[in-house]
Parts: sequence; structure tokens; C-alpha cells
Amino acid sequence: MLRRMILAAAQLGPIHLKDSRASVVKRLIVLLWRAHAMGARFVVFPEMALTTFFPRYWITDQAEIDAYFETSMPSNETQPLFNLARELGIGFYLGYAEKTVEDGRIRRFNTSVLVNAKGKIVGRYRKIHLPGHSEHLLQAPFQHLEKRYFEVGNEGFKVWRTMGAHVGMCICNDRRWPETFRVMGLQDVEIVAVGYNTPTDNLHHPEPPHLRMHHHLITLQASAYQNATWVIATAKCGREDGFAMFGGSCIVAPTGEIAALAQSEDDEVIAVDADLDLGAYIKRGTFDFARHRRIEHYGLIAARTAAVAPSIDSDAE
Ligand code: ING
Repeated sequence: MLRRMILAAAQLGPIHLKDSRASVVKRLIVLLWRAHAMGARFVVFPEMALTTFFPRYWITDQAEIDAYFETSMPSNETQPLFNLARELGIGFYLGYAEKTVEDGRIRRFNTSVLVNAKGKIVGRYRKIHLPGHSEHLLQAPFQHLEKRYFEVGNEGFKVWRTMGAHVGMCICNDRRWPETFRVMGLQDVEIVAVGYNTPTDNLHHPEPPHLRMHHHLITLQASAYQNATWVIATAKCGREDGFAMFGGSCIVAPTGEIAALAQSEDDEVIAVDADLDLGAYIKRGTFDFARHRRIEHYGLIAARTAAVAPSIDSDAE
């Protein structure tokens, strides 16, 4: 019996500073209905799906910063989304800024939750690879202050058995690091959900937009294939108060092929009737980890953070 599941990416267009959470949740609900009409059983919403991408701004007032965070999930504003998902029997991934108290102190994370088809939060992920900077770049056209506003995630990369599959999560910049997917691949992941908010322009170096989209797609395709997993990558995109973020939401098969790709930079649902066993032949062959991996030679990957150049000049006489 084939294990088939219709997977969906529910891409969001821009969320402006003036947009209330209630207005955003209304958009998420419309997207959920559209995904339901397409037969979806699991829907991936973007990173920070409830507010504008506020790390683009230098903010000094902590109360102003905290206004972008959720102190509970579900919250009053998002409860209708959880209720509808439960009624429709659809699981989902939702990214948001999390403010919580742990070990007696306030913690702030860039977080996603995994919600099963009964509307229950079964998993949480806190973003580990925080890109950008923490200082105020006075000359820059915009900031990317995730290192200032969030802590590094403290719960690792996990995989949960839910909705009849092995589901893992990561967030945005995590997708650029092969370690992210390999750690989940070593937990036999079958579906990786990743929301993202990616500026169209490179803050530090002139880079053509087509190249940034290329990097986005090759990292997802390579990681899907090298770990024989489905990947659902969902953007929040378009111009948020004038600041451009690219779309490119896509669903990538364990073969590395793009099975669906969003066409717009606005609210849009894409879906694929996925064979969850499609990656099985790859896990039995090319990427049979047990048979082929040689971990005795991989020590540097976990032992060394930054690259160290060879110290000896091999051409020296
Ligand atoms: N955004 C971007 C991302 O990783 C970035 C930041 C863009 C880093 C391009 C490097 C190159 O897609 C977030 N939110 O991580």
C-alpha cells in the first residue's frame, strides 16, 4: 500500500508594519482552506508568519521589540487557525518569534511549531543558524539583526513521528547548512518543513537576484537528495514596506527534483501528491548510511568551527 500524502506550501506575500496579527491570521485561514480544497494533509507556513520581518530594523526599545513576539502558542490571535486545522484534519508548520521564560530568565527564539492533524503541537524547533549581525550597520540600506533579537536555538534538529511520517523542521538560513539536513537524515526524516524570509538583495555584496534564487534552490535540492527526504520550503515574500524578499516556495522530492514551485511573490498555495516511500530506494542504495558512511573520517565536521588552512607548503623544497 503506497503511503501517499498531499503536501502543501502556503506562501505568504508581504506583511507590513501596519498589518495586525488578526489580519494575517485571516490570510493564513484562507490559505488553509485553499490547501484543504487541494486535498492537503500537511501545510507549511513561512518563518515569522505573523509579523513583518522586523530584524531588518534597528530597534532599541525592548518593549517595541517584544511587540513582535508571541508569549503563547496558540495565542488568542492564532487559536482560530488551530481550530480550523483540527476541524479539517490538517497538520501544519508555523513560524513565529517566541518569547518565553526558561531557567528563570526571559528567552527569545526564532521558532516554528509542528501541529498534528488534531490541532496539537507535537514539536517545536528554535532556529540554530542565525544569519546577519548584531551591531547597527549605519551605512546599510537595511539591517539583518537576527543575532541581536534572538538566541541560538537550544533544542537541536529533531524528527517527530506524526501524521504517518517522520517529520523534521528547520528555519530559513538553516537550509544553507548541510549539517542541518544530515542530522535529520540520521533520524530517518521523510519530510523536512522549512519556512523562510530571504531578502532579495544581499546586504553585504552586490549579488544578482537570479543567483540568490539559484542558491536557495540548489541547497534545497541537494539536501533533499542527499538525505532522501521530501522538503517543503515556504516563503514570506514580496515587498514589506518596500523591502524586497524573494519567493521561490517549492516542494522538492527525495530525488532532488522540484515537484512544485510558486509563481508569485504573494499569498499562494502549491501542493504535491507525494509518495512518502519515494526516497526508500535511495536510502537502500546510494545513501544507505549504514553501508556507505565512514564516520571515522568525518571528525572535523563536529570538532572544528572555522576553516583552518593547511600549514605546510607542499611545494616547498
Ligand atoms: N534570511 C536569509 C536566508 O538565509 C541570508 C539570510 C540570505 C543569508 C542570503 C545568506 C544569504 O535565507 C534568513 N531569515 O535567514
